[in-house]
Amino acid sequence: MLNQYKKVKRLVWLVLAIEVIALGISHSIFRLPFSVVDGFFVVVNLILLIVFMEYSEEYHNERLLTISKILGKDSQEAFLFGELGLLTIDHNYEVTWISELLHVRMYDVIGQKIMNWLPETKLLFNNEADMVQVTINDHIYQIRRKENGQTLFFKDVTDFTIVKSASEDKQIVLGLIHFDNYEETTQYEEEQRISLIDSKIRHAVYHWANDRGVFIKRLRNNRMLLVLNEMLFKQMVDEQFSILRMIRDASSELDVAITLSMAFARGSLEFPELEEMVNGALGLAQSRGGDQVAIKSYGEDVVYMGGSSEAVEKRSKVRARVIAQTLKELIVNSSNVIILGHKEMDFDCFGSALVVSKIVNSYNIPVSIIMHGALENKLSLAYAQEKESFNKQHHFIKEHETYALINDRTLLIMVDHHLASQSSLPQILEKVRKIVVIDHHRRNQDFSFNPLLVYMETAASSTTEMVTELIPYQQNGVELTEAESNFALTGILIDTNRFRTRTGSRTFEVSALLKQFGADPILCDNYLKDNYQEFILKTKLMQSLKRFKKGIVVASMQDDTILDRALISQVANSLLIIKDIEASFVVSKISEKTVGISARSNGNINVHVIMEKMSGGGHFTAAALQRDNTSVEQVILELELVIEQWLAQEDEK
Ligand SMILES: [Mn+2]
Repeated sequence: MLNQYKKVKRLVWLVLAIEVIALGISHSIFRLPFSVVDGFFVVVNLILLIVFMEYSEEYHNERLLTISKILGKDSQEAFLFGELGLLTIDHNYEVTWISELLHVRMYDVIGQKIMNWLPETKLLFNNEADMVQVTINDHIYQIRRKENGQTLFFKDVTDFTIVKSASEDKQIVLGLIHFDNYEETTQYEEEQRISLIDSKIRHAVYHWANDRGVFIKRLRNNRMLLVLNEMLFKQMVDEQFSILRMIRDASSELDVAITLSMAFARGSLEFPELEEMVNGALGLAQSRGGDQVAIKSYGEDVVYMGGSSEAVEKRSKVRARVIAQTLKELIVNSSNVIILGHKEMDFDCFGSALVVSKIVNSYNIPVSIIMHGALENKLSLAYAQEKESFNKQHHFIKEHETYALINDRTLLIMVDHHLASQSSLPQILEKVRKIVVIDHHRRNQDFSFNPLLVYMETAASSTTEMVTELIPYQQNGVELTEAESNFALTGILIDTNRFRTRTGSRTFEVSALLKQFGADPILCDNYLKDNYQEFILKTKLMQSLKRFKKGIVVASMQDDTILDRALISQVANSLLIIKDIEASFVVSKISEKTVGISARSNGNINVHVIMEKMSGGGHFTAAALQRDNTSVEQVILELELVIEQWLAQEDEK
């Protein structure tokens, strides 16, 4: 159409040019009179003008007709086909007109206020969103507002939304189930009893998975693979992994210590990636004591669920023997051994360092204990008393002496902690090739270094208990002095709150062994006695006590007095002596810029879960938190909120 128009225009220009040339020639060369020639041209031009005008009008009419045709009848159908709707409102936000699609779907809304009908559209009018998604009856729409205008565009996205969520629901989730203590439990059992355990526990897991449409396959006697999708996974999350409780109940009925550690990996389409994620997560679930689920979503931190029973004596003596053997081999194959404790070493840390030092010594391998930074107050006082006797038996080194001792065959043993950030001398971890970790704290992070041997038992009361237990398995015979056994026993006393929490039969066995080496409970008790000043501070803390439901109490030092970390954990412990108190939290400043919480439980409330919500860590019965650049008041507010949320969740259960 347009080309035609241009052609005509070009033609007119051409005729005009010819006219000018012809006029010029006729006047200058032939000298013809004006009237004849010019009259002729005027007539021709008039005709041309009329033809052109006619043509233009025709062209114009044709264009108008086409647009009105499209916008009219056809556009209605196009809008219906594309499931697009329009709606206009007046300045009172009342609907004045709706287009065909909305009309066909019988939305009888003319005259209504748009925000009463679709409250979500409010976001469009106060410019908080460019687009909102709403559901009207069975249809899902995206709604957009014409920029600052009074027209709303509706786009039906029902099909798209369904397909999208279906494809998300179908995404693969990989899972692993590990039967904690299965091997140890069935090792010495009669065939008949093993088959009973299998039917009550292993088969229960099969049934549970099959009922939910999950693919399950045995990998080993104590391990199963699960393949499922997001939808099935969400159902499991909704029922809070009921299988954990089922197996726990079945176990206690059979009087065995089998629980489940489960791990799931999701959010990736790559199978090798999912496999790596699920293996890592299972390791974490197990090292936190089992009986829980670790969920690793791609690109996010691991989330834990369950873990509602405190690990009770579910480690085996077989493991202790195997560890003793492995540790011995590592020791005799090294040039020297260095023992590293955590910051502000306490009795458990220092006591276990002494015991490990004695074990290494029995193999005639040079061994040193790093003494860097301050010791915890009471340990520091006790250490001053026994310094001479310890110096005869052990080699203590300062930071500057440490580096000269390190070579390729140096073995470093970390006691009572497992994170570089908690080490009293973290720099050394980068310089040593061979590292062993011995700890009783729950692991919730991957190691930043690569340990050769990890001996972590969350069911153990203390690191001292774990290392003292290794003594009888040493061929050369290890004997502790009275002072060493006193320090070790004091470590156990503190970490168990004097045999109240996390105390198993093996805690008493180890204590009996320490008693044989000459430990004196009265002396240990003396090490732990408060001085007058401490007593006053503790009493002040006690007076601030605030009580919540389910026997939870919070004590705090509101006036910004800086208290020793050990002191606030002692107060948290002592609060549990009160009848009906199930869990205690003590908040106070622990240094000029740090606020700390110490949390304790008698075993019915998982304080670890509560502290974890505030990014703290610990155990079922003992957890803690340190936070920089905040106030006691702020931390208490947050803690109370987390406790209230926890209580609300418990109520729902
Ligand atoms: Mn400890």
